[in-house]
Amino acid sequence: MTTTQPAATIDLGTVAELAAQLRVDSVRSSTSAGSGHPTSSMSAADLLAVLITRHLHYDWDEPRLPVNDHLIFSKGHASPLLYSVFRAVGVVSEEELLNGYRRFGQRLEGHPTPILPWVDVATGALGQGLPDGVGVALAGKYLERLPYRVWVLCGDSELAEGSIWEAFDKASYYKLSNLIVIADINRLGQRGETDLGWNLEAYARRMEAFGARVLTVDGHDLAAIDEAMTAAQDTAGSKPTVILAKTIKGRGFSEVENKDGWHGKPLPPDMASRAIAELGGVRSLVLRGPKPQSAEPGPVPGKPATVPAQRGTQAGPSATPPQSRTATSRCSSPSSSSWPRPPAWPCAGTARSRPRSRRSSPARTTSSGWGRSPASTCAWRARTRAWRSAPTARRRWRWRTWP
Ligand SMILES: Cc1ncc(C[n+]2csc(CCOP(=O)(O)OP(=O)(O)O)c2C)c(N)n1
Ligand SMILES: [Mg+2]
Repeated sequence: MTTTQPAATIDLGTVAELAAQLRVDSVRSSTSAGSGHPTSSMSAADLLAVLITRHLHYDWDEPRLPVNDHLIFSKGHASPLLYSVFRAVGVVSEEELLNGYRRFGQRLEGHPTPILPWVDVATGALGQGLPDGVGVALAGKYLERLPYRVWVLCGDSELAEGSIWEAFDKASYYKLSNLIVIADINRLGQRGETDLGWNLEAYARRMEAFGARVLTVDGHDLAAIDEAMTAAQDTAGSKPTVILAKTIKGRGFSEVENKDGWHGKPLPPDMASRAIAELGGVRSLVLRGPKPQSAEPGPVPGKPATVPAQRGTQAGPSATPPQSRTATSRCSSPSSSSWPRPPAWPCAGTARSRPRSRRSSPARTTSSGWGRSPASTCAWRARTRAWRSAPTARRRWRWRTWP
């Protein structure tokens, strides 16, 4: 089993230095390219510094290791931060970061893609990375049954995407306690303040209503982040976790901190020099956090204990697994009525009453009574995406071990 190693090896003073390095490198890479999102990277630098040094169980030399944790930047535009992380763990050189970022034909694209061996899924279209993460977490819990965790970084403006809430819905229904969402609440989106600004209580209420466990932290307090990340790894629970972090966009450089108008803009060279000076200069730390321990697939988890209410029925514990509900042919589930089985794809409803002209499109259900609901397509889409992005060998392995 992968063990949780709270606050073991790298001290928080060193983590603070690393966070400064991540900010400096985010500024340097985007300024060198003349494009990119340094301020979006700077708000999440402390979160990532704590994560990669103390909590992400990952063997950077073996990115295909099945027991590795997964790190998904749903806010893929913060690629300067992700690539600065790659430099900090020693898999990308300083030369590549400064001369390859956002350059034509190079692999450090403006938004991360699986061309890079440490990237699971391409992100950048806001609202996609979390559903992808749900797919990976579903695979981890129900198919591979391995103890890895899936860490997903989301922006706050991104939380306005409906797919984010579909993802939360499915994550809690399938009890994905192996999913940890880091929400970077820096108040600002692309153009001005988000609807909820720094109203963290409102975010927390919404997330809890969708079945998540929420841990609210100051996203620049390393000790608080560390504590929350330790608590988040208690996968014995049955809920996905959100680390709801209050942050400051552009944190670390006073000329842009918390200021509107700096989204998606590289600092001009003179400002970049001042930023690097304010952040304490260029550093070249190479640090790695805990590696995962080898693991065998665990026992098949029990079915979700609560089946949501359907029209004309009551919510509550059910003796039958959820896929015993009527399934459409598009989502054929295994016919056996007891677990073990792959997770249930909630294909409630039937195409019976759908107009013929719409039968080729994804089915929908809910109050109108036909087909599969938009929300229920979320897990299916995420799972499909996760499989598509997985290397072929691993995909085959998954099929072979389908329980
Ligand atoms: C679906 C989609 N719509 C719009 C964009 C353009 N876009 C890129 S970043 C961004 C704002 C993101 O703000 P937030 O989620 O708050 O992240 P931050 O940069 O503040 O960390 C927008 C609208 C996009 N990438 N994807
Ligand atoms: Mg924001």
